Amino acid sequence: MKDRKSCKGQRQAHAPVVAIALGSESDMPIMREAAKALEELQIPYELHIISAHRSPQRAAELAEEAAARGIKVIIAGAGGAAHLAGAIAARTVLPVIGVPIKTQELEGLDSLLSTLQMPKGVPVATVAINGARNAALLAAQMLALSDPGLAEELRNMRRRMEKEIEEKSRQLDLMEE
Ligand code: RP5
Repeated sequence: MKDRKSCKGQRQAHAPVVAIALGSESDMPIMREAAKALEELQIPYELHIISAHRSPQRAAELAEEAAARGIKVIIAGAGGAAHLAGAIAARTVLPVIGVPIKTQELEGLDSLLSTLQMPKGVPVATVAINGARNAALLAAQMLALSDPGLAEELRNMRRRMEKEIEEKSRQLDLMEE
């Protein structure tokens, strides 16, 4: 694969372990959230604009070459007849996480169903419409199975979320007093 963009995070010296594919540049505002989450966790990633129907050969190459390059998880975001994640999953046994991108025409229900409803035999783990951050966190949880440090970072992230909720609830209590 050429023209891929790599993580600018602190573990840049390490080879990417997550590949993010987006069906179009127009998916970037959503898929950027996946990249941001990986950067927060210092997980090296690579980013590709690849369309299952406009550039099918590149999609096939990404899927077939990813494992040999050290990629462990692929995240694919696409909208409309969103077959990118499924087309990639068909060509690799790496876990593939699909992000259905919201569309103007059908509010993303088209993307959701075409990413989610894979016939049996070739799974795509599908997150919510525009759920790019969760896709990255799920990828991180997969990687954390063999990386105790990353597992601890994920637990810390959950603790911070819990504290934020508690703090917001406290502020609400103060306003009501
Ligand atoms: C899909 O078509 C892309 O994933 C994008 O969500 C949608 C629209 O693409 P553009 O027409 O904006 O390039 O392939």
